Amino acid sequence: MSPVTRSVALVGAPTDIGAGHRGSSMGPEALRVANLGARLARRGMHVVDRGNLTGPLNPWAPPTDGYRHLDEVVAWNTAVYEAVYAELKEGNLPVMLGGDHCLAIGSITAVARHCREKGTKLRVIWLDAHADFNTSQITPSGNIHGMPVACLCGYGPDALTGLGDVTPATSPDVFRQIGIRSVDEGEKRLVHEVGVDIYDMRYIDEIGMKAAMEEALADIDANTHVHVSFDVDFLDPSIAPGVGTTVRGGPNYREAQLCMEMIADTGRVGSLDIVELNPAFDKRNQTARLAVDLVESLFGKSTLMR
Ligand SMILES: [Mn+2]
Repeated sequence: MSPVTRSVALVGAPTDIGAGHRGSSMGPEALRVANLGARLARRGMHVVDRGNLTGPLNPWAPPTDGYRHLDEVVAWNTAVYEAVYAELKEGNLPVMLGGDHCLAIGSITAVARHCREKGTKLRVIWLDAHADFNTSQITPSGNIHGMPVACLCGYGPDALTGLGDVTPATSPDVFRQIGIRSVDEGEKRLVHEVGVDIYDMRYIDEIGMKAAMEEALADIDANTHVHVSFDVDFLDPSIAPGVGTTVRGGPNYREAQLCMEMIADTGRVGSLDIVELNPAFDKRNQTARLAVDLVESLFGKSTLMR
């Protein structure tokens, strides 16, 4: 248990601007309805809810030059970048409530800048069914929620790769991707080429979640800032139907809990995204409630006393 009370700042980004389905714009409110703030407060954290950022409406237009809604995606990510950076600067732990996963470009660009300024090492734990390493040349859809990791590593349009103080914001070696089970053909080649460290479901099935997480968390030390980017489609759709892009064969409840608890055990979690929760596909907010449960574990709630 942390000896100091940490201030957690909830920052809502209600948009589905980068997604292939409408509805993740309702994610922030569904997480609030599932009591995210009160549950974190119960963990002994001081929680402030900053409300929602604002940005352009979703025009639901076809892609242009391999990107859908690029201008709007830039506007939303600029807002997220500024808000998350401001929270880190104040010493708060930002929790970005998406919204779709394109918003991680803004949040992680802010976290990367913060780490450079503090001289800390950045580690991003990317929990997702997808590698999110598409580019305009290889994307089948143009949806930018499939591109955030590529953009953060410098593969993307200037307006997104250069959102922060340096370009690119970060590099492939900071990422550890967990739960991956759906990667497009061109994307597969690219992640191999740049060397993203991927713990896919085949690997997790073979060695188990515990061993996989031990590897993924191995070189985290006292000078590491851990950012968790939690795409709710990481979870198996049988327990988490409330997402736009379900992929069978994800972590079950126990595996997901263990994953979160092991990240919590590092004691280094400094920022979080909760993204792709889509209430339009959910059943009685069960996926939001599950996400809140897991986030509680990420912040130190463990099943048994140790
Ligand atoms: Mn994602």
